[in-house]
Amino acid sequence: MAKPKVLGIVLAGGEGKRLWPLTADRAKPAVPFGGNFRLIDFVLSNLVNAGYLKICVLTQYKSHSLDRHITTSWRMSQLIGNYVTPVPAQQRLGPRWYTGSADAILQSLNLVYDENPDYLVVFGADHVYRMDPSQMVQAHIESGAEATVAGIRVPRREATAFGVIQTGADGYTIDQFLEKPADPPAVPDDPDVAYASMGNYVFSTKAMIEALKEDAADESSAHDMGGNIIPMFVKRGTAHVYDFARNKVPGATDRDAGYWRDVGTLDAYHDAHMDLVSVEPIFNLYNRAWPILSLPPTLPPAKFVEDGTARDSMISAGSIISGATVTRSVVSEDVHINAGSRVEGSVLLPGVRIGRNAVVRHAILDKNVVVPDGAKVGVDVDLDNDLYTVSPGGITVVGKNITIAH
Ligand code: ADQ
Repeated sequence: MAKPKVLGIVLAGGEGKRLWPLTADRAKPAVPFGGNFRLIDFVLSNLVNAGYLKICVLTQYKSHSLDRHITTSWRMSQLIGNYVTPVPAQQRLGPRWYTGSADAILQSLNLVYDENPDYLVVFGADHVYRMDPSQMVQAHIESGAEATVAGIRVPRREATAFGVIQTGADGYTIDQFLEKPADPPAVPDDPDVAYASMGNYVFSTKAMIEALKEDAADESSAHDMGGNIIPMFVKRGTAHVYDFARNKVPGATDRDAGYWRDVGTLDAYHDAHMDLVSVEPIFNLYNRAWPILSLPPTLPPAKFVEDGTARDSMISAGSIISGATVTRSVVSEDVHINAGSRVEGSVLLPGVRIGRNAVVRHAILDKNVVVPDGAKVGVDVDLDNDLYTVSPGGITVVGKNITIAH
C-alpha cells in the first residue's frame, strides 16, 4: 500500500498564561525544558522520528524566541527539504490575528492546498512525551473516522483542564466531548479516572477543510479545536478516540512507556523536571532509539572543581560547579555555581549565575538570573517581593534577567 501523504501542523500560538513569568517573553512552546531542549522539540521529534517531514508550526503570541529556535535548532531540516517551517500569523483573511486554534489552521489553509495531503496530523506544542504518530494515523485510516483524537486516562480531579471524552459501546466512537468540564465524567470502570484528550488530532483532509469552513461561518463559535471543531465531528458520529496507551515507541521502558505531561502550570513544569532526575527516570531522555532532538549551542563539557558535586541531577554543557553542591536539580547550559552554595530540587535555565554561600531550594530560575553571595531563594521567601512568583505548590520562580537583591 502506498504511504499516505501526511502534513504535520503544530499549533504553537498559545499564550501559556499559567506559566508566567516563564512566558513573559516567549510563547509556551519556546519555554526551555530538560536542560537542552524547548518544549516544542518533543512534538517535532515525535513527528520527525515517525518520518513525517512536512511540518508547519503555526505561531502567533510572542513568537520571536520560538521562531529563532526553529530556524536555528531545526535548521538542518532545511538541507533536506525545509521540512519544519515556522509560519507566522499573516492576516490572510483580513486584518485580524488568530481568534482561536481552529482559526489558525483556517488562515493557513494555503499550506494545506499547496501540499495536498491525504491526512492532517494536528498536534499541540507544549507536552512532554514520546509518541509515534504514524501508529495513530494507521488507526485513523483503518477505522474510517474523519477525526481521531488521542486520549489518555488521567486522574478525574485533573481533567477540568482537558477535553474529556466519552465513548459509545464500541469503545472508540466518541459520543460526547466536553471541553474543560467543571465536573468531568469518569470512565465506566473507575470513578476516579477520566479519559482526556491530549490535544493531538488526525483528520482526513477534505472533511477537515469542510469543518473549518462551516465553523468559520458560525459567528457564535470561538474557533477552537477542542471547543468547536472536535464537537462538530462528534455530532456527525465520525470522531474516534485513539488510545495513547496502545502507542509503543522503540526503546521505551516499562516505566516510561505511556508518559505524557501537560506542563501547563509552574508546578507541573517543576514536577516534570523532577521526573527526569529520578534515579530510574520516569521519563527517560536517554532513549536513543526515539531521540528527542535539538541543537544546543556548542560549549565545553560541564566542569566540577574544588569539591563541587552534583547528585541525582542533570548538568548541561558549559556549566561550572565550583565547590558547590547540587542535588535533584536540572541545570541548563552555561550556569555557574560557586563555592559553598547549595542548589536543591531546582531548575536553572541557561546563563544563571549563583555566587558563594547562596541557597536555592525548590526554585525555577529563568535565563540569566543572578543570585548574589549569601542570598537565599525559595527559603524564607518574602511573599511581598514582586521579583518572585510562588506557585500554589510552593515553587519559587524568578523571571528572566533578574538580579536577586540580598
Ligand atoms: P489547551 O492546551 O488549554 O487545551 P489551547 O490553549 O487552545 O488549548 O492550546 C492548544 C494548542 O494550540 C497549544 O499547543 C497552543 O500553543 C496552541 N494554540 C492556542 N491558541 C492558538 C492560536 N491562536 N494559534 C496557534 N496555536 C494556538 C487543549 C485542548 C484540550 C486538551 C488539551 C491537552 O483544547 O481538549 O485536553 O489541549 O493539553
